[in-house]
Amino acid sequence: MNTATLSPATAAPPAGVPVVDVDPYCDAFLSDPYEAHRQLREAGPVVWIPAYGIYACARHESVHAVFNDHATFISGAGVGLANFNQETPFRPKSLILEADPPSHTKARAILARILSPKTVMQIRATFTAEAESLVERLLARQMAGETIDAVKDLSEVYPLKVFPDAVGVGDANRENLLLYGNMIFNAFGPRNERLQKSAELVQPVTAWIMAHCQRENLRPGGFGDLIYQAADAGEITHDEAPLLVRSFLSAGVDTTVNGIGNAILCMANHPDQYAQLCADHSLARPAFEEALRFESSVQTFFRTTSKDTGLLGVQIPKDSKIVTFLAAANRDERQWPDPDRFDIQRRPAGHMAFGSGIHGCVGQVVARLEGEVVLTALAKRVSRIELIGAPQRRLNNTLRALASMPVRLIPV
Ligand code: OVM
Repeated sequence: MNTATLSPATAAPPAGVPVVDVDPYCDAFLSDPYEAHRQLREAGPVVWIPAYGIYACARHESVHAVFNDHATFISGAGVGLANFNQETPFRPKSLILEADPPSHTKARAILARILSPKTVMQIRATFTAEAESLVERLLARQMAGETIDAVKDLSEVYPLKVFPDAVGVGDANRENLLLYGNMIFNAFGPRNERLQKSAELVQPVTAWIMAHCQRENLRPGGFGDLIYQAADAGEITHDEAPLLVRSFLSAGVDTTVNGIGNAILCMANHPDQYAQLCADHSLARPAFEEALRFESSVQTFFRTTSKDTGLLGVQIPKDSKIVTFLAAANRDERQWPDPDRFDIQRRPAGHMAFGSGIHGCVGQVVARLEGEVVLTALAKRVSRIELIGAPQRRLNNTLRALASMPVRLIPV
């Protein structure tokens, strides 16, 4: 492999900006990011990472400030390391993620209507029943002598069932959604070996994804078809519809797979907290919320400055890339008392795991529903989740992801 293409660009550090010499994309950082996050927060509200020639925010205050000034910190030049003003995006830009007002506003309104609290009321019973039947099947398999993997058999299986069902995607080859998500979230980082490897299978996977963005492959009445209905109504063009469906298939699976996986790992690692959940199932929602704060699925997103600007005392020139460490903001001691403590009673309103501002996760009501019903189904039938082997991480340039987590589920 040509390593020259893999080595990050270096640029002279701008005067007066604290320099933090970390590589947020190396194995060590991704395996255990929290000490480096502390270092980034300590250095200042806005710092410079020389290895990639980028500004960085890791404090809650600065991440919040960036997300809530969408006119200065734009998304249209990409929300990964690549600056789309200077290089061609590797795929056609997302109409919602990689867009700014006014075009963003139009796409956002359609997705927000489809992924609304009203929709959640309609899908809730099905999502609950699927979670309960999955936990029941896992207990039966365990009784028959099988070892259960809380990632392979649960946190990957559940979203791959309920979400594509809701979008209206057929049953065959759904694991492509995981391969695609892994690649997409790697692609927000540098063109390192991790991205190259996940992109090797990309041609057939991308073809499968694009085919499942077409109306004839989407069940009438599902979330995907509802996008085409918005096109029928003239809200977007029929050319734009498949790209908006692509956002469901890009952002809707790997994020919740890891949100749920990380939450189960938190429960296994903090049995006292899981016991509280078992004693009071109404803690399922706050427990999932705390897991999102404690181990945020999406660790980073970028913005690009649309003009010369000042941010918390630091001058940033136009067309600069800024990485926001959502996961670091979520453990900022300036924001959260005892931030490294996992406490399901915390109710961490204002956490950054779903972002904030006009680009805040449009699917968060569905993500929260999935997390809540899975944790509730576990609490009903499983009194303890015991790790019977070391959980393995799946390193990804953007996601805090898991590869496997062998467990014993102690029935109630
Ligand atoms: C999209 C998209 C892709 C990945 C993530 C995301 C977290 C959105 O294609 O719109 O939001």
